[in-house]
Amino acid sequence: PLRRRVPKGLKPPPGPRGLPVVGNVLELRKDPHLALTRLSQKYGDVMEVAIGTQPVLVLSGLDTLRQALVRQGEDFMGRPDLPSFRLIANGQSLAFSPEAGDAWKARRKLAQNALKTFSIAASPASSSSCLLEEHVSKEAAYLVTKFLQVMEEEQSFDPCRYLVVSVANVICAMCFGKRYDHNDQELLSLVNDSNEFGEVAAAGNPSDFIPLLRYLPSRTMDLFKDINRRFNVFIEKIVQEHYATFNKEHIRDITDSLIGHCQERKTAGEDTNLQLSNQSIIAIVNDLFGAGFDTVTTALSWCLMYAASYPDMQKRIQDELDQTIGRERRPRLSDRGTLPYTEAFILEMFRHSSFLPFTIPHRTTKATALNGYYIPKDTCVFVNQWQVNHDEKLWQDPFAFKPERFLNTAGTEINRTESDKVLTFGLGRRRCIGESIGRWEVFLFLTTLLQQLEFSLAPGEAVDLTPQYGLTMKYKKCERFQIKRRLPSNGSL
Ligand code: HEM
Ligand code: HJJ
Repeated sequence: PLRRRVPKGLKPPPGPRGLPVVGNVLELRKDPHLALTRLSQKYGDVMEVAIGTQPVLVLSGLDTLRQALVRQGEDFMGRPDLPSFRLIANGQSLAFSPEAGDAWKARRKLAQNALKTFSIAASPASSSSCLLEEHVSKEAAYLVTKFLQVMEEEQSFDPCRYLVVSVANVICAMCFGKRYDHNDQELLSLVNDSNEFGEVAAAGNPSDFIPLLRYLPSRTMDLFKDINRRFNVFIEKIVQEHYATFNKEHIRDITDSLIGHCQERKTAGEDTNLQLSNQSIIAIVNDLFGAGFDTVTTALSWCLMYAASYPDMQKRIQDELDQTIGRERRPRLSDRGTLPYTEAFILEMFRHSSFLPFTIPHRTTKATALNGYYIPKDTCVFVNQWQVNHDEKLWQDPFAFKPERFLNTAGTEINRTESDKVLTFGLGRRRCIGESIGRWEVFLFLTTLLQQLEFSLAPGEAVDLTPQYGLTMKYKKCERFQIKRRLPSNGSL
């Protein structure tokens, strides 16, 4: 690495020696979350690796992450200006663009408010407690009938193909007030290439750091550009439709609410104090839609895989559902506090899969120090969530899938000290703005499916549970799922 000036009393972060030109990129080529966890055991919570010729700070350890992202939050809140991030939402993404000043803060606030209004805010007009509950209940009930129908036709199938449309429909309802059929080609063409999106947008994509690689032909990069183009076209069209029918007295969905903000600023002549362009406000729905379908679909696909792989745990969730909800009515969001084992299973899914191994990369906004190490301004920072969730210092037997680890001995309550150690939504200024929506959605989809269906895997060779590295990690496509409608419980016999 380059020799840099380090202030007195501070040291440069330690790290592995890299090769000239490529740095440590060969060590990170496969499963960077595992490679960087292994390196952190040798070099510590604050280490520096080189990707190409660029230094990257890699942070591990829950206490170190809390110090950096929460207590020194301002210093670590930036995003690096990476070539692949410029291709997302025309470079105007809330999550991936390098801006982190007042304009960005105002946009994040807009996004948070709009999301809340159309999801978890109390909904006086509907029979459900909130719009999110209404949308998820409806989509999950439909998914149950869809699974039964497909099972009858195919005898075994890949649930993700249908799950992704149902989950996308929930965020579509909130963002656009629209619902799509399970065979809608326009929607399928947006949601079916999320692996390629995640492969390019993931932390440590070599072509973001080594310019030469960007000149080589790459099918994945072509697909990535194409996904982003399709996303922009799709959203552009919906936004035009909304503008044409917009009525400020009747805000129908998140898109309307954002259009309302554009118009408010125009009439108030406020353009001068905060330079928010209409385009940058509208681009917010790009992120909400993308994040809203990909993360929750991935979480639920892991839930179903663990449930099918561990039938005794699936049975225990179903017993808990039978005892507290029964079969006569659908699960509701308000049931969440009464189903500790189900809650523990979901927590263990987040921890064990760690399907979001790194957060989106961060950047230091000024020169700073962490654990006695000097970190220059504009350093790219990787946050290793996978390491925290598998840290032997924090977890007993971290590689075993054990929901009980989150329960008290009586099995009646979640142990909050344990659950607070699971790192899935990031921390601090950049933490996820969809966390409550994500958790509620996973809970309500999973309980509605398991109340009525039993999931299993067709007998044969063992399925491969290894996560494939990416922004969101998935297991290898599996078409061996089978379902049965659950038999009536003893209670109703
Ligand atoms: C950011 C996780 C669901 C919207 C993030 C980050 C993580 C994350 C790890 C990056 C934090 C960082 O860079 O430090 C998850 C998980 C989800 C989920 C595990 C579901 C289980 C959602 C949903 C939405 C959403 C449903 C919106 C509808 C966002 C946005 C950002 C973000 C806009 C960017 C925040 C920023 O850069 O300031 N999420 N997320 N997420 N998430 Fe989520
Ligand atoms: C997407 C999958 C996309 C965007 C954004 C604009 C906001 C996953 C983590 C946090 C969520 C961060 C956000 C992701 C939005 C996707 C995602 C896809 C197109 C997009 C750490 O992600 O297939 O297409 O356009």
